[in-house]
Amino acid sequence: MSSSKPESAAASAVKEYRYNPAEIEPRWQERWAAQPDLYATESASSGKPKYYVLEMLPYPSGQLHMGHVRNYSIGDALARYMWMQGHNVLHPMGWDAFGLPAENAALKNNTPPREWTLNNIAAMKRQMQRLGFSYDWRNEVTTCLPEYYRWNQWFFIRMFEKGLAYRKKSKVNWCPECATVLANEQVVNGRCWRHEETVVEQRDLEQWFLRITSYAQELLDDLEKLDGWPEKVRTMQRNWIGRSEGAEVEFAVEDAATVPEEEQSERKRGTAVLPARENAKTSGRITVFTTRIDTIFGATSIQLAPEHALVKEFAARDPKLADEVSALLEQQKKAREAGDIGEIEKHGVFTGHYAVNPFTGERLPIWVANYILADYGTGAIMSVPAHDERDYEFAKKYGLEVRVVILPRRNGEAQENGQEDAMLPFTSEESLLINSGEFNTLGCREAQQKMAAYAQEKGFGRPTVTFRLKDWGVSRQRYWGTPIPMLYCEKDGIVPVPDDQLPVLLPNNVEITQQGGSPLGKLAEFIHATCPKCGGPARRETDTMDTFVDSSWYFYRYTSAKYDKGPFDTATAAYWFPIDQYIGGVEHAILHLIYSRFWTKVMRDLGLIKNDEPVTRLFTQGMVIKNGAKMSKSKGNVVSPDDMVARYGADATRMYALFAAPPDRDLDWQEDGVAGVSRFLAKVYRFVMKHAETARSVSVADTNAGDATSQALLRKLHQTIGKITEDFAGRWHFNTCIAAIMELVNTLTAAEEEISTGKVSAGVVKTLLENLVLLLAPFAPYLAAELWEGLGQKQNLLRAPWPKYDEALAREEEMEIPVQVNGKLRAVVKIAAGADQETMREAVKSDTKVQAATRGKEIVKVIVVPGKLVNLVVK
Ligand code: ANZ
Ligand code: ZN
Repeated sequence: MSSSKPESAAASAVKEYRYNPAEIEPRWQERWAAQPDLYATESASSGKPKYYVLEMLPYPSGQLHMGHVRNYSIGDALARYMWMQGHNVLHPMGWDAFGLPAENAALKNNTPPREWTLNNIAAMKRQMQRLGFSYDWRNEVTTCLPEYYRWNQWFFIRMFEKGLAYRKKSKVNWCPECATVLANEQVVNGRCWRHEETVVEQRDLEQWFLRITSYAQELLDDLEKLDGWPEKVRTMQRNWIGRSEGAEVEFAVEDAATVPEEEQSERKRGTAVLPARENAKTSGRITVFTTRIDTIFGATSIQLAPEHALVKEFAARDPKLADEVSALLEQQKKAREAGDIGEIEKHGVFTGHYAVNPFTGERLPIWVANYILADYGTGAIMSVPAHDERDYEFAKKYGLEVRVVILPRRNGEAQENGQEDAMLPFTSEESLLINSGEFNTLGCREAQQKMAAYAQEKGFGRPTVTFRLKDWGVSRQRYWGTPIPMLYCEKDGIVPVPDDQLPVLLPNNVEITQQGGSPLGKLAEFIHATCPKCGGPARRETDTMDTFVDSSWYFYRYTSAKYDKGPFDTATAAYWFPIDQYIGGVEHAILHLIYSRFWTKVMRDLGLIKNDEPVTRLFTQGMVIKNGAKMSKSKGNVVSPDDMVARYGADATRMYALFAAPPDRDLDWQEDGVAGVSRFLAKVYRFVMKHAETARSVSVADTNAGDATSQALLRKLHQTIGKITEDFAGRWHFNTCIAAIMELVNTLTAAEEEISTGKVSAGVVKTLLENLVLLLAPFAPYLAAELWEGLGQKQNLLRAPWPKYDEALAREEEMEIPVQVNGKLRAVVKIAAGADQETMREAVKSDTKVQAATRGKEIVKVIVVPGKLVNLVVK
């Protein structure tokens, strides 16, 4: 894009049309602010199709960053487009306002979290308004206000009543920096999601959990329905939920006291499988979890997690074992903290005990190993070194037996591959069982089903489904969050706060401390309560809720943000839900987007809504980077939206955010690019304003102009309309949409002579200019509003109908091109006027007459005379 050309004779006239966003934008902002209904939704009875477009709500840190600007520019373009397409649009905004940074700020500069947060919200709201985003602020939702969080508490109690909220002592992730518990989802490679440097510790604490696992299967199944979601997000969720089918099998533990003399020496080493023994006395059992019950005849040991209950029992009687087990535990702890528990260097110790394989009666040595996790499956496995890599590694190290029980099937028969040590493929259907008694010759899949059923029939096992997904730990020992509405009574135990006493208000004057548990725990007047059941004294819960609770249902609240008889008005929510389009960062693919799907299902089961899923279409935008790195304070490469707006205007900043890259890709911020977009807008401004008088001089727009220039201009216009309309339908390549508008403007300015001299009729000029402005409206709303008015339009641009694409007008004129083969005329081919050489060549080669004339011959040369003739030289 070039800047203004050397000044011509018309210089003085051109000067009048200097684009000045610093003047235009605040003026329109003020006018818009004076119209509270501008972005209002209409009632369902409007008969218009509804469209709920939503961008993820920000955390009010105090400053918008470019990632926000990009996110909201995408959503805003879509909302404006949908309004112009005649939809009833809900386009709300709010604040994810609870969370730790407010407490940290309080510690640092002594501002109470509430004040800090509300000030930040005010500042960011100003920024959003300056950027011209089309939010209906009357639906604003601020999660740290009691009118919102009281419903978190209400939901919590409903879940408690249904057994979906419960308390248990468990190992939790503890971030020493946050001084609070983290959900599994908030631990990234063993570190805190907020503190890349901080190793997350494990602690035992009484915690509140939400039973998300009871929806695990549905959360998984319904991913199939979400075909409007990016496949990568669905895959991430699928993996996170991690369903695996398997079986539990019980191995009886042999009573060591009853073992015959002759076995004693063998037993010391614990490396061999001992044969079945009639009437072996057993006491207790070990339940193993396996996804490969088909390999059970190849099991050569049992491996227990160091924390397994039986290990504790064994160790209690065996101090040497106890020491060795603590060492294994220590190794696990280290590996977990280093974030690579999956890659732990394997160590183990034999317990001196044996367990009976229920399929064979053989006795397998029981070991304790550091690669077995206590909190997965049953914390106990059967080890099959021939078919499991980790077991293999362990067996080699300690000299345990390796037994092959599965072979690849070739020509329907087992093929010995000779190397009993080699790892064999076991997932393939092309496999069959050997050395497995009555199950020999079955394929793996079939054997898994039959053997699990057999175990169940015999009463020593069962098929199982396990999920990687764990219940959601929602307790936080922090101040700035929703108080968990529970009481502890000596007599009645855990008692929920009665509904009519909600909200449990978060006290204001609390001393924020980093250490020593929840700040609420130090407030006597908060803790002391009365038991609603017995009227006796009760202690109030001092934990607050994970802030992901807030964002799990906020978008329902937008549909009736002032409603006070429930979390939202169910009829209004039923009209708006599901969300038609949700837009946000892919970093929320798991946490927020699984929690909110769970919440929706719970609300459905509470009878509040009808939809099973909150979001029909999801779009995840790319990151904004600068000099190769994600924009962030720590990298010092942050570009401030305020600076950009001050220098180039909101329109240029927003339009650049859409123009510089396809929305799903990373965007490398280049200030030159913003300047370029700003120059383009200046060019549009000058052009439209200069010819506005002509457009205004006629009352009807004309699309039937006869002359070639008008036709060419209308064609370009409709090609642009066609492209942008199609893009809005799903592809969203706003970068190429904007490039198309730029091309259109180039075509228009190239014909300026014809337009100025009246060769192009005023009616056509009107059509061209009005449509150009309509096309710009979703991307540069301030300039579009200004030009719309400049064209004499009184109607609110947002409700002006989106241009209708006219295919006939868009169609390229065709020309007839004679095609010669070796100089002889063989065909006449129709080709779009203005086609380039490559297009002409392709069109000619695919013509059937030409193909007939060249069949069996080799085309050695294609001579193209653009717009005139094609000659093929053949041999
Ligand atoms: C025998 C076996 C044979 C196994 C074989 C695998 C292959 P997924 O698919 O991830 O669910 N396992 C079970 N509980 C474990 C624990 N607490 N710690 C470590 N490993 C554990 O993995 C299930 C498999 O992981 C189970 O199936 C078990 O090993 C192991 F050829 O049992 B398998
Ligand atoms: Zn009581």
